[in-house]
Amino acid sequence: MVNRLDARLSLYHFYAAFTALLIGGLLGLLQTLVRSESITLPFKLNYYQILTAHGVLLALVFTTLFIFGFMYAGVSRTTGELSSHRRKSAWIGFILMTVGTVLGVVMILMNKATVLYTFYAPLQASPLFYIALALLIVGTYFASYAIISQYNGWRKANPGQKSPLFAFMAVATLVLWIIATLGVVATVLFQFIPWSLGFQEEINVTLSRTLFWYFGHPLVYFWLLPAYMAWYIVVPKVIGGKIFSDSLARLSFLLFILFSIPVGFHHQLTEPGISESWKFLQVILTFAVILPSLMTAFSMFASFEIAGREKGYKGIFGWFKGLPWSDVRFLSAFIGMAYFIPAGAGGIINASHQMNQVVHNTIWVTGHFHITIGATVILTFFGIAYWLIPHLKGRVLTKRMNALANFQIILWTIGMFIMSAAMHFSGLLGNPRRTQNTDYNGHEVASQWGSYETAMAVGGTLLLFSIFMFLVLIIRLAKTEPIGKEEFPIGTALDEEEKLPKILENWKVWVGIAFVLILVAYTIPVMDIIQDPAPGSPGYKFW
Ligand code: HAS
Ligand code: CU
Repeated sequence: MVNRLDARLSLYHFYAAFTALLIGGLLGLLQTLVRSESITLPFKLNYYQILTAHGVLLALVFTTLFIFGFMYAGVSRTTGELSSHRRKSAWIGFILMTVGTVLGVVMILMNKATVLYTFYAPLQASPLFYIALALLIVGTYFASYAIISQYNGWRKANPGQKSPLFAFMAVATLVLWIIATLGVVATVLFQFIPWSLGFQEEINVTLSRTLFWYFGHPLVYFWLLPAYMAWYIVVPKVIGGKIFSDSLARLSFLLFILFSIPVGFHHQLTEPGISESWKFLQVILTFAVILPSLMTAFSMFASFEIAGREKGYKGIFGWFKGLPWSDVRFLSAFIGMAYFIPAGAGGIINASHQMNQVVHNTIWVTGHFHITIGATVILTFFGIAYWLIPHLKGRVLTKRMNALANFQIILWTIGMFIMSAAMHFSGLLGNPRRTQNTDYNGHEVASQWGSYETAMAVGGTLLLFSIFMFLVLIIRLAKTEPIGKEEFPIGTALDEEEKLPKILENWKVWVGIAFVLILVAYTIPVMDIIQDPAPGSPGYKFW
């Protein structure tokens, strides 16, 4: 069981996260309607303004709040209740994050921060927008402290024992997060805030983008790894199988710490001011970070097979029939995994230097991140919410609710398929991302995009319906479903009893290697950008 006070902490994070999901999702649909020329926006809102709010609310706010809500519950379940000073730190984190979010959204609504979620210079927002972002990040430090210190406390109290896999993975994710945020904190504090306040007239644009992507790429694994936590730990239990290997699971998380940071240049392959050889090195490292995902795919198949064989299914693929297809806790994660096969392949295309020239800045990239974060990750998160909310509220996920939840998941799957397929294909035809007007004043090349834009609006409509349905189901699960004890599934591993190789829990080694790789990949190009900068830029407000 999760302690009552920890449950409350976790639930508040979920409620705030789902509010962000509702508003962010609604704005997403409006974008597709504007691009397909179906509507014009009311209340003097402009396209780029709602695009900014959509990205900030979904990519930055929804994810972060949901992830911490999930981590608190799991850490409390596996290491015991949070001590009171850690819980206090967690609440301070929550308050800072929500205040940051509200301030940021208000600035966007006032049209003073229409800079999109990547806030690329030389677009310049109000200083309050950057301060809001800083609050959000400082909030995550308080939250991370609560979890990391809880894990350390557990290890002190249980010397020589293997830490619970959930807590280990939460800490690995947060270590990755903290190292990653150093880049965005540096650019926000030392570049954006002084520049937007007028203390500095010009900004080094290449430096700001480089520091942003130093953070921006590992950011995507901060979203992905909590989904992997559910795949590794929850799914094997739900399907009646075993975690294939505890050590392999830990190693894959550690490899993410090593390889996910020194790769930010794969977002800047078309940018001037960074030499090709450094881009080449970071592309190679990007291919290295694919490895832990392939390890994860392998482990998932192994867990599926173990479960099927236990139930007596034979033959090469016989075990496939033994999976609990109608159980939303499994189905949601499984569809997420299935989505990740084309999504990962798309990522490899993006990272391939030459092919990036074809897709960069087209809506293909938007398609890529809607099937990674918007399908793989969020489907897994939906699945988690369906058992975790009733668990935290002392209720049960009934058969009827399970069936409705499956319907919601399938609606999402279809909506996302229609929308993201249209994005990928029209991206290959040159359809640009981040652009309101897609008829290019009647230019011939744009004539091929129209039907795809309509498909995106159709997919977006299904997605918004799916969000409405999800929220209705969640409110019922929290308020009106029967009282009972919904399980918090935690799997056991085939090698559960075996000793863990000591090196796997020696954080100094892994963090040390991570920093070496970061220094190798970034020191010289960043020195070049600082010592021999392109002319600095004043701020622009085009909206
Ligand atoms: Fe990405 C752009 C490269 C993964 C998110 N990415 C983005 C952006 C976002 C994003 C938000 O190299 C846009 C940023 C912006 O606004 O400009 N991405 C990659 C690579 C990977 C990758 C190499 N991305 C993600 C994940 C994300 C995410 C995960 C969010 C959660 N991405 C790029 C590049 C760009 C980019 C370039 C810049 C493009 C540009 O030009 O701007 C890899 O991590 C992917 C590895 C994954 C795999 C798949 C493994 C499969 C598994 C499932 C197994 C299935 C099972 C089920 C077991 C190799 C684990 C069985 C099912 C059956 C049906 C049988
Ligand atoms: Cu990336």
